[in-house]
Amino acid sequence: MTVEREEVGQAFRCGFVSIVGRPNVGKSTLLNQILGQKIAITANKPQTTRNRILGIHTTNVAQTLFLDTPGIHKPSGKLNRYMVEQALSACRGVDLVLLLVEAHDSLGGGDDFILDVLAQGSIPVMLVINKIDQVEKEKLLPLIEAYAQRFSFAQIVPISARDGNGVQRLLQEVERCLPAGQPLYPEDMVTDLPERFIVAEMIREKILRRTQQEVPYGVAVQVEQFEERSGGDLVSIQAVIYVTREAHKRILVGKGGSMIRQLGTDARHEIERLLDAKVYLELFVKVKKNWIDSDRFLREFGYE
Ligand SMILES: Nc1nc2c(ncn2[C@@H]2O[C@H](COP(=O)(O)OP(=O)(O)O)[C@@H](O)[C@H]2O)c(=O)[nH]1
Ligand SMILES: [Mg+2]
Repeated sequence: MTVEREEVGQAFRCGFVSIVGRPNVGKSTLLNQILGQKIAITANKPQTTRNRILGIHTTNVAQTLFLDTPGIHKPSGKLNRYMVEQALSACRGVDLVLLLVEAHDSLGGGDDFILDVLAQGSIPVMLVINKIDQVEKEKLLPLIEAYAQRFSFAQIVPISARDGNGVQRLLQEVERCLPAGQPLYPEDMVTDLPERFIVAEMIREKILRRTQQEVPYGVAVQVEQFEERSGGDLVSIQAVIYVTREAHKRILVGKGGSMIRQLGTDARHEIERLLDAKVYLELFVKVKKNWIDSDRFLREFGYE
């Protein structure tokens, strides 16, 4: 028996790990920090992450397939329902769930809802207490104890996703929970997302960061042209930003086109880093009144 255990201990591990939690707790920031590269957009706004995003992390002992998810909250409307369903379905059929919470929060209603869902299954749940850079050390221990009483977590790991504090330890704990198995993706692959998708997301992130109130909720971005030129040194991109109202279009275009120019510059810098090429970016703004509740447009924008 000892021999068998040793063999398992040495075998390469591979498995799926979902990152779930309320909006804005830092799920996408954690994924980017783990990958050392930005594939998931982040912003201090709800609805930043709308789809399930796969991040691949390979070391010499394991390949961990992380699923970043939209925040779990009470859904209203079709897009919202789609997002919550994405997040909840990510809690099924994986090897481990990472539940992210914020250090300066006590256990909230949103987390109770998730824990009740998770309690019905048999998948181990690791609690990750994020943003420890925002609280004093003494506050952490009582918080950990309170959470430990609420649910039987496989582990409780405090981190700062932004600073990277505790993330290495978290990764090791995660790898230890994975089943033996061969890698499913090449070791240098970071995500299965097409570049076009990440580009559209980066444009949406810049909009989220520069607009307020209801504008971000109604924004969808579609890359219509993506063309490599000069042997890949230059990429020419045309993208359409869809909004639900004429007033939002005016905001995004700005006085004399000032806002759209600023957004274009913001996005171009980030896309150039992603593609490692010079980028020529053209943005257009169009009004599409009810895309948020239209099955056809949700499908077209990839929210299905
Ligand atoms: N201070 C601090 N802020 C963080 C940390 N992690 C994420 N954030 C911020 O929290 C906000 C939401 O992050 P995001 O990753 O988009 O959250 P998500 O909705 O859970 O994916 C962003 O403004 C992040 O910069 C952290 O460890 N410390
Ligand atoms: Mg996110």
